[in-house]
Amino acid sequence: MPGEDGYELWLRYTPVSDATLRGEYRAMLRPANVLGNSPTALVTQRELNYGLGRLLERSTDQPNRSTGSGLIVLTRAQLNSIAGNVDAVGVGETVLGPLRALVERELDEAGSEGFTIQRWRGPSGSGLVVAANSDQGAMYGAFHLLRLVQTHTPPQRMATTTAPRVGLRMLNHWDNLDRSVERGYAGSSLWDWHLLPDYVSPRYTDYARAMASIGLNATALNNVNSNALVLTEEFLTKVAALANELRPYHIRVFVSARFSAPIELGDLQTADPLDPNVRAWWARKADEIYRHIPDFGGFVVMAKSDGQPGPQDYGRSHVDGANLLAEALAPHDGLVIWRAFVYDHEVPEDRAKQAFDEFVPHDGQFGENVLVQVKNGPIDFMPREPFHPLFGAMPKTPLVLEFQLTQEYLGFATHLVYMAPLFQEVLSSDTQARGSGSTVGRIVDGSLEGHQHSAMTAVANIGTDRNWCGHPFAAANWYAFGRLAWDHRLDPARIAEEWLRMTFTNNVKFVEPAKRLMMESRETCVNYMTPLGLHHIMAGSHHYGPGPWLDQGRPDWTSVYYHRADQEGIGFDRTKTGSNAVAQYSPEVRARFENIGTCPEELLLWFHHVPWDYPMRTGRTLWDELCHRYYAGAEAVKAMQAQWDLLEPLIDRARFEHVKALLAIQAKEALWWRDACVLYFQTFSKRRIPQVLTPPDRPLMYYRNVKHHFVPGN
Ligand code: GCV
Repeated sequence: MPGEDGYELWLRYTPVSDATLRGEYRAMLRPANVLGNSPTALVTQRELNYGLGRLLERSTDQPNRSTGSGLIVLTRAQLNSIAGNVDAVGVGETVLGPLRALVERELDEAGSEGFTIQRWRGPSGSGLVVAANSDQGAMYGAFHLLRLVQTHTPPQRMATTTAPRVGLRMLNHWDNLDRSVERGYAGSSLWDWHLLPDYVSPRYTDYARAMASIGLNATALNNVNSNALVLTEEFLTKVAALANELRPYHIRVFVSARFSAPIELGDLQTADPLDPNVRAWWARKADEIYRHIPDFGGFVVMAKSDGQPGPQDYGRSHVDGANLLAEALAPHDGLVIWRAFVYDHEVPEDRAKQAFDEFVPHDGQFGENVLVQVKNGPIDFMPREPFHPLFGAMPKTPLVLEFQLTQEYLGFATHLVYMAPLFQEVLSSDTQARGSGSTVGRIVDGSLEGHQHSAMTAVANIGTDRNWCGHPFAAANWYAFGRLAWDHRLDPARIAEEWLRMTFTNNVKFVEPAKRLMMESRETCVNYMTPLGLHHIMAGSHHYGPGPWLDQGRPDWTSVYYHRADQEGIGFDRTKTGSNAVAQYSPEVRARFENIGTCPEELLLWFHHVPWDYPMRTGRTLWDELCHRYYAGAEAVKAMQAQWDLLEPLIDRARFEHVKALLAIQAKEALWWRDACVLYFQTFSKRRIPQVLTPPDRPLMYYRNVKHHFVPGN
């Protein structure tokens, strides 16, 4: 197997070194017997053989003397049909009877994709059973069991029953057909379109293993800024080859469809959704796709944004557009995921209000197989945003929550930023749509309104880099997203701990400090980039580094549009006296945001234009507080560096050095952000940088003149 280059992600299966614990695991888990021979059962058996083999076998270990079988992985149907068939599972009816009763009870909770892990004991041995209502659930159970062993969970704490809260747990790749990746910072696209379908890289299987191990069950392969070619016969055979690889792992494939494809592929003169020829075209296209990929998931569509064509080009609505595609896919059980990230050709008075204004009037009009995909906040994956006001405002429409794993606005794959606290902040936000407890999580999982479909998605941060995500810690965001899509109530710190133990080591001397470092990293990044609710002040186009002075081009793509700094103060007034975007939230939430005294300070400048001398909770003026936050952010990165250095003896050299070098870049860039922003805002505040802080040693002009060439992902 390869060395510590990050390729194996959290599936390293490092041998359990404690001989007692290893012995206990061996007695319970060896041999591992996965019943059935479906493709999923076979990959589950293979993973268990590989994983447990590496975790539990040492050349000095004695063969397992227990006569009964150790681990049994099966479905409810298999459990009911084996009826004491000792050869099938190695246990007799004395064990099977009680086991069946226990498992039956638990499986009522597990749904179609969940599982239960339970202990069994019999006269001739004892072990664990992983049971589920489907082979898919059994596979997730096996991966979970491997996680429990990898994190050295005591045997008596292994019993569990769990089911995913969200139906579709998905990644969106912004991968282009030429293998460039929009906003990708980890190499080229994984999908080698040129060689597909003839060469199917083994890496696709490892991708599928990683996805399934965290419960992800869908992937959209290509960029939402899509190319119609993906719908041609040539590319459908390539998509089908990928779907074949992912199928045993129950990962459904979606593609991003271009609305104007009927024209661009040369078949029609129009893409008008109400034109009968257009309807017939999409119906034929859907039939063709399903001939290639019988379990095709459906289309992700971005219409009317970033120059993409949409139904509005024909005077039609989002509903007309989405329902056109939904009608074509419905006979095949396909879904349309229609993005609410839209731009108007007119520059709006407040970009934050646009999606709400365009979509809320259509609530209840979308077809049954349409979901509307909404970014976590109303602007664009900023380091911090309030939750998107569409959550809670479209009760009749299933809403997909979209996060961005690729760190477009969080320092690319150069900065260590663990995003689970951001995800959790959004998921636990209370929209108050149906009284308190109406969290974004409950809207997205469908439980608040009883929707049949539910989905959570994230823009992938994966590329051809050997370690998949560029920064050795960036894979933690992929991992955490999967875990929270499975259960949005999981604790980000616990997820970080799992990931660290599996990715690096179980040594608590490493795990505890590294976990603290991860948990603080997002707030640190907010502080050195966009403290107190500032947003969208990055450089233009490539979005690398600070650019608060940006004032040219389409106004809602500039920075000055958002920070609104002037002689009096700074911040976007979104109350009644300004754009009144607060009115898009429910009355309780609106009241809290609208009142400067109750608005969380983290979001102050998002909702208010605040005088420079406004007294903050710390007792400082706003200007002083802003400076302190920027300085605290940059200082915190230095503290991360010092902390990381102390961990050197505890992990492998290659990854230690890689992270160390990236932290040095992060420290440099945090200073860059700090100094550029403080100096720029000082031109408005006309106040001194507080004396306790060392002033920047370069002038503002230096930062304004920084130019970058060939920035990735642009
Ligand atoms: C795929 C941001 C990014 C764009 C991206 C867009 C979107 O604006 O900068 O690159 O386009 O979001 O989510 O559609």
